[in-house]
Amino acid sequence: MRKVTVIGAGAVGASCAEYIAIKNFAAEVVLLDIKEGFAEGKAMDLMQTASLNGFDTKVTGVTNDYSKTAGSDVCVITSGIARKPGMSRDELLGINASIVKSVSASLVEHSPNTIIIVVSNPMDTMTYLVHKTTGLPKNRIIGMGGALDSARFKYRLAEALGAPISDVDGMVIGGHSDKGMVPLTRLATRNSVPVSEFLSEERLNQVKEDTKVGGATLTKLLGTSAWYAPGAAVSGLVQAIICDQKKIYPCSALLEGEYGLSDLCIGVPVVLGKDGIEKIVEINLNDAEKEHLAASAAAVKTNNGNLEL
Ligand code: 2OP
Repeated sequence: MRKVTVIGAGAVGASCAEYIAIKNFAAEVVLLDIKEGFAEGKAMDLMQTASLNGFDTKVTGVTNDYSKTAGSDVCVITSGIARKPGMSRDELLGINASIVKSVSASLVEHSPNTIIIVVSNPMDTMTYLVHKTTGLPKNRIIGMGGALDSARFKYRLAEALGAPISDVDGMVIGGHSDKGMVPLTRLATRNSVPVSEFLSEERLNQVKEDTKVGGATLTKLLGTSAWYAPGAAVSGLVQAIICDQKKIYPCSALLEGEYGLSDLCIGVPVVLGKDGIEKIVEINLNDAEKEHLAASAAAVKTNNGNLEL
């Protein structure tokens, strides 16, 4: 369980490869892009940090040659266009669906036993598309959104608390969209103490809203989508699988009745290990949380309806 492929050598894919390399848990990372020489250059530049960052991971870049991805234990799909300021992730569906469809088919052709992690947006719908086009077992298709949104949630909570992020825990479930995220403030803690002991409902609502537009806030500042936190978030999921960590992450998973939802992929807590999604964890939600999750699911299903399957 040591080979990882990252499709897309853009900012997110390259960041993901960099974090995987530095964490040193995989023997080999293959970075693939369609742009001639681009992945090769990124991989070479990254390998020239090996002595500086102290890792032995072997990162190689390839231009559109899927044979070099053969036998990958985990494949990360970051390819597609990123949103520009003012755009929603949903607006990327048309272009990114055809890219993700073709990429996932090529990956499975060379790595039939792989676990796929989808990052491309609109991520929940792209994850559903990979289910529909590859037919891989549902435990082997994972969407990365909640891990990123939860990291932004913890950032905002720590800011509001004036606490170190290492003291803060929290989870975001629901769709990976500006309106669909469900930050679980009720369950968030500062060193095991509920954050409601420290922050007013009004301040917690502001934390929720800031979390939900975390991506859009950065896109406005950067002129394109973020990459450090997305790359770091997906590298954590890869590590949980490769190292069989049995960690719980909020991931976009195909639901078949869990949370009263079916036939869609949306962010819920799952146990990640060597078999990918090893368990979907059904936590008790209060009525308001259930309502937000149901509304989020309805929006994801509307997006799914725009797919040409
Ligand atoms: C984000 O929220 C790219 O969707 C990703 O930054």
